[in-house]
Amino acid sequence: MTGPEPAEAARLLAAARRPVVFTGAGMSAESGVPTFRDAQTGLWQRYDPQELATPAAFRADPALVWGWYEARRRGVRRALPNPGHRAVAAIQARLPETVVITQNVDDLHERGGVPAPVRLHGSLFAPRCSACARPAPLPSDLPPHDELEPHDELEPHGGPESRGEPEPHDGPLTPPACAGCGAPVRPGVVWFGEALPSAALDAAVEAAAGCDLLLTVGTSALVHPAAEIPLVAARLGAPVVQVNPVPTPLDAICAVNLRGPAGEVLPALVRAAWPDADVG
Ligand code: BV8
Ligand code: ZN
Repeated sequence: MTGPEPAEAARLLAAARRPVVFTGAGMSAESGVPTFRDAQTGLWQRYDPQELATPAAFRADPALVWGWYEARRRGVRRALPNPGHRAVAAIQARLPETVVITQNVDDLHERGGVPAPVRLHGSLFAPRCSACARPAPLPSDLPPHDELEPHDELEPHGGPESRGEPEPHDGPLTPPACAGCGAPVRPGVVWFGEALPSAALDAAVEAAAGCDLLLTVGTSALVHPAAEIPLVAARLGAPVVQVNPVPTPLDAICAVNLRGPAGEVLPALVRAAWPDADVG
């Protein structure tokens, strides 16, 4: 990355004490996890994610929606954190007051070294009953992490399905029944039209309001109320630095726009801010 921007971003990071790192799907793109903007593959290309990710879609066809989330969960299980995830962990290791806020439902921040990100939109690994909300066990049809054929990190949208080969079970899947009340189990994510978990949203707004730098990484900032988090920080005078290969609605509020992939830009930023930092 050339120009004054990287140096200015590094200066802001080195001067920060309470940064917020706010991430979207672009954070996991280099790990082979498709973003929401990316075309769906296989059977799912017939569906608009924003339609599938709704209570109405689950009511209408629970097997279709559960099958979609299980396919995404399998994809994430084969994915590996990328250098961007590790750079975020390096920032938090250096500045313990760092708060990582994510819209992503994958577990790559945790596997990349950030133990407890603030999850605004839930997780693929926290199924619960759609009626009584009783937590449900994860289906055990997947071998443990280390037996899975890992995504090759550099093979975006990696894995067999990206080569168009249908996954062993890439289709509708009847959701398990709740052990308590027998109702269908649903994925532990926030669907469109559903409220965000209030504890997570409150923690995110509080962190953004109290931060001295907000790094927004790999988000198109189109989904609300998450997209308002960087605005809270800017409104209260904190500099905002954006990492995204393309412009977004956040450009105007950013002190620095770093146009590039998170897996390359973030490690370089951390090294520029702290030359002795171990970014893995
Ligand atoms: C609610 C979980 C009400 C599920 C998700 C105000 C204005 C307009 C609309 C609304 C509004 N308020 C509410 C709405 C409605 C709606 C909404 O925002 N609609 C949008 C689409 C217009 N919001 C809701 O429905 C929310 N709920 O409002 O409830 C309510 C309130 C009280 C009581 C009852 C009800 C709930 C929204 C949450 C939905 N769930 N996810 C699942 O994953 O299946 S949202 C989901 O989509 C993701 O979590 C994420 O938030 C969003 C996708 O956005 P991004 O992560 O930014 O990803 P995207 O693909 O768009 O972009 C990727 C970016 O990365 C791109 O810019 C690209 O250039 C960049 N990139 C690519 N590669 C890289 C990269 N960057 C860096 N490095 C790379 N290598
Ligand atoms: Zn139940």
